[in-house]
Amino acid sequence: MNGLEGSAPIGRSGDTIFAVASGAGRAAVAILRLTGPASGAIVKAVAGRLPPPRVATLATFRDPATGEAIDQGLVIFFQGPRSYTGEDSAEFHIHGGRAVVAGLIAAIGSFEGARAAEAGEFSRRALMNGKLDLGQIEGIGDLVAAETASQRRQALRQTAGMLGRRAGGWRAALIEASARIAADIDFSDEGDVAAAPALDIAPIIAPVLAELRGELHAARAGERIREGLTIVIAGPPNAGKSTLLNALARRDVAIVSKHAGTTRDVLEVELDLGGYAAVLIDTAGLRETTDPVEQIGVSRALERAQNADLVLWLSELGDFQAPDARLTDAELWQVATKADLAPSAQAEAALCISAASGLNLDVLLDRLAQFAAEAGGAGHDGVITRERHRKSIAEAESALARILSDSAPVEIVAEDLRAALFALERLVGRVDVEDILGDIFSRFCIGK
Ligand SMILES: Nc1nc2c(ncn2[C@@H]2O[C@H](COP(=O)(O)OP(=O)(O)OP(=O)(O)O)[C@@H](O)[C@H]2O)c(=O)[nH]1
Ligand SMILES: [Mg+2]
Repeated sequence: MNGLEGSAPIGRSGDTIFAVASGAGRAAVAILRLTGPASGAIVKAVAGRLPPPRVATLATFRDPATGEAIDQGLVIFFQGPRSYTGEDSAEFHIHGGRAVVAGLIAAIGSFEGARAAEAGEFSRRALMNGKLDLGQIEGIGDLVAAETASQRRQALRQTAGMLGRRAGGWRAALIEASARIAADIDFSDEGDVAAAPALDIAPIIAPVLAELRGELHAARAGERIREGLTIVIAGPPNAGKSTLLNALARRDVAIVSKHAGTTRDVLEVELDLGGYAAVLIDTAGLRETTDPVEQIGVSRALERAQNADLVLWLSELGDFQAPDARLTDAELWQVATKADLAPSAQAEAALCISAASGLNLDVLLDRLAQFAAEAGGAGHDGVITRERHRKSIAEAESALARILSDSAPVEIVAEDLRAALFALERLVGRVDVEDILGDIFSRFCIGK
C-alpha cells in the first residue's frame, strides 16, 4: 500500500473517466481509454457485448442512443483490480479520424457518471489504488516526455519502482533503529542509560548513511540526464557563436551578421548528443559596452555561462581572446573559429573549427557526446532524478550524519531519526502527497 489511507480524497473516484490516450490529430489508430465503475456497462452498450477480460475483441461500436455505427475496431476490457488503475477499465482501438474519435467520445460521454479525464487522472487513480507508487508515477511522466535514449532508460528504471524499493529498505532500517532508541528511553527511568545511544544504532544507520551519500553523489548526473546538460557558447562579439549554434542545430535559430553585438538575448536549442539530452545556449558577445540593451545581454550571458555544465569559449583563429576571468567555476573548452579564413594560423585553442566549411564540427560533436556520456554516466543506477528527490535525501543524510558525529542524548538522537524518517516518507509520497501530486500531474498528458 502507499500510505494514502485516510488522506483527502484524490479526485472524484466514483466517476468513470475517459480520454484519448493516443496523440492528437489524424492517425491510423486512436486509443480511447476509460476507467471507473461504469466501464463494463459502457463497453456492453457501445460494443454490443462485454468481451472476456484482457482479450482483444473485434466489434462494431455504436452510439447507444441512435444505434448508428461509429466504427469497427478492437475493444479490451480489464476487470479491476487487474488494470492500470486497479478499477474496471477498457480500451477502444479505433480508426484515428477526427470524426470517428469525436463520435465515440460523444457516445461514451452521454453515459450517466462518465466524464472527460483530467491530466494525469488515470495515474492518480493507479496511485490511490496502490497499483503504483509515487516514484513509479514520476517515472511514467518522464517516460512519456523522454526525448533521448538515456532519458528513456532512466525513466524505465524508475517505473520499475526502484526509488520506492530503495527508500523502503532505508526506512525499514531506520524504524528498527527507532525501536532500539525507544527501548533506551524506556530503560532510562531505571538509571541504566546507554552512555552514547548513537553507538547502539550505528551499525544500522551507518550503511544507510553511506547509501544516501552514494545517491547524492550520483544525483547531479541523474538530474542532468532528465533535464539535459547545459552547454553555453560564449566569447567576444563576432567570434561566430551564433553561426556555430545554427550549424549544430542544423537550422537558422540565431541571427548572424558581421556587426559585433548582434546577439543580445539568450537563445536555446535542444540537442541529442549520442543519446543524452543537452541544451545548447547562444549568448551575447562579452565586451564593455555603453548600450543599455547590450549590457543586459552581456550580464545574462555571464550568468548562464557561470551556471553551465560546459562553456565553449570561442575566439577567432589568429585573434585569440583569453576566456573571461569571471568564468572560473565552469568547465571551459577553448575553440578557435573561422579556421577557413586563416588556414595557416597557429591555434592557441585545443580545437579549430569552421562553421562555414564544416571543418572539425564532427570532432566537436564527438567530444560533446563523450562529455555528455561521462556527465550522465555516474547516474546510471542512482534513484535521484529530480530536485525533489535530492532535497529529501539530503535532509535524511544530514540528520543521520548528526547522529553519528555527536554523542547526543537519547532524546536528540530520537528526534534526528524521526527527521530522517519523515524526509524519506516525503520522498515516496507517504506525507505531503497532495502537494507533490499537484506539481507532477500538472505536467502530465490527458489520458495518462
Ligand atoms: N568565413 C567564416 N565566417 C564566419 C564563420 N563563422 C562565422 N562567420 C562570420 O562571422 C560573422 C559573425 O558571426 P556571428 O555568428 O554572428 O558571431 P557572434 O559571435 O554570434 O557575434 P555576436 O552575436 O555579435 O556576439 C558573420 O559575418 C559570420 O558570417 C566561419 O566559420 N567562417
Ligand atoms: Mg551572435
